Amino acid sequence: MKKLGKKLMAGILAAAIILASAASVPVQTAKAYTVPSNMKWWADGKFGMFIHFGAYSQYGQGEWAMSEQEISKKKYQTEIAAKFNPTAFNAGEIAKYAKKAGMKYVVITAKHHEGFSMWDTKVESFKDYTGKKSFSLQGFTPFGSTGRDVLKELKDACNKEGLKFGLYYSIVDWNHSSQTLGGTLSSKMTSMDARTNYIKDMKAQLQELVSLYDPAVMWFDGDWSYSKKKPTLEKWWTKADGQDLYKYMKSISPKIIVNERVCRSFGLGDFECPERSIPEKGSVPKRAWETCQSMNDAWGYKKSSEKSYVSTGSIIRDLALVASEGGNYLLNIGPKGNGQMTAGSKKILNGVSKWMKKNCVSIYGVSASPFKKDPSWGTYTRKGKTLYAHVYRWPKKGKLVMKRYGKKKIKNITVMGKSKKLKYTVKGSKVTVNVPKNAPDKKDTVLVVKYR
Ligand code: H79
Repeated sequence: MKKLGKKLMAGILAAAIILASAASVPVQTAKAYTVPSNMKWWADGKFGMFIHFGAYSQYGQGEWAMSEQEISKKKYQTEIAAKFNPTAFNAGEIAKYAKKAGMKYVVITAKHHEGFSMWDTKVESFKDYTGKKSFSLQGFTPFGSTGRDVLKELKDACNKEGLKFGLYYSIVDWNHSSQTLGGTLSSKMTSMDARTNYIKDMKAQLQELVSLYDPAVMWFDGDWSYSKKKPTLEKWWTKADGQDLYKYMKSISPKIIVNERVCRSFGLGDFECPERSIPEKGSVPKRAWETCQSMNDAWGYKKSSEKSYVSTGSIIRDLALVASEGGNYLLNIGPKGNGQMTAGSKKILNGVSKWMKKNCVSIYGVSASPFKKDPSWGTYTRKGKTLYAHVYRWPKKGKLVMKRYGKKKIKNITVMGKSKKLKYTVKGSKVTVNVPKNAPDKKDTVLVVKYR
């Protein structure tokens, strides 16, 4: 009895120490999680292109305009969607930009919240407000007469460049007759029967998309009006619907990768998707995840934001940071209504290309940083016994201090792409590297630290 008591005390003490240290020190970042074999290309690839393209691109006020500006269905359809005519859409150019930037996959909006189908859907109920025309790129716009299929064009261009192809699909649908656009970004079902029929038709559309384009990723969104158990007209989506949708996708396409937004926050789907945010080291999801990010304050083309893109450097550093935490990065472009890529997005992609050309080995197939905390100057990624030190803030005095990787011995340290071996000293767990006076790459210089 006494012995047991002692053990128990020791256990409690140990637990208390662990708890106390957990409170003060960030916990180990992204433990290596394993992914199923169908996700390996995705997890290793790390970097993809998101494309927001739809009738909203024509309006040029972001993809939420219909909800934000309370535009009626009729007005949205006749004054915006009916003018959408993306004759300058150039899938080959987009795929080339993605490939050059080092991206491994592309995810384009097949249907966003506005309910406009970017393909020639045959599912009856996705009609315009008169109930006569299909509310789709082919059925509703002047572009229809070209006989073109932009999703197919992009899929083919991706195949040509060796990129995987994925589709985005919004569960909420502001134009479908089953729903009325209620509060901000959310819709209300007109009846429970309408709900049942809409879900049936949504599945029919997804079947169409799988048959036509065989997407490698299905990226759901617009799932936020959910109730945990019984659906209501306002909260008409449920966790059970999300589980069912996930199962359905796998049944029609066994290898497909599906995000958590079949119904978010229940741990469903194959990966989590922090939107516009990168988890803090220490609170990284314990499973596959992908941060999606846009280059300005909108996803769909927004004229007024064309002059306020973030910097190329911040995109590169975010990509490295995400990789250092074991995540993926999905970077968005929002082409104009005529289909052209914006100058701002091209500029950033060109900058990323330049950096990736030299540094991509520090991104592809890497594991998370072995350290619990990031150094003041940047972050690390790791491949086997090689650490890649991503230095964002270059030291002023030509000396960079880094942490030793366990008790391992260093083989050599170089600047990525250079053969010159840098001098360094090791003292305990501290490695001091003599680095060039000026940063070789102001955006993110990668030092390759090889351990034995
Ligand atoms: O497609 C892009 C955006 O249009 C879409 N996701 C990216 C990838 C997106 N739509 N809405 N949002 C992102 C913001 C969501 C805001 C929310 Fe809410 C806050 C959802 C739940 C809380 C307010 C209340 C809006 C809906 C309910």
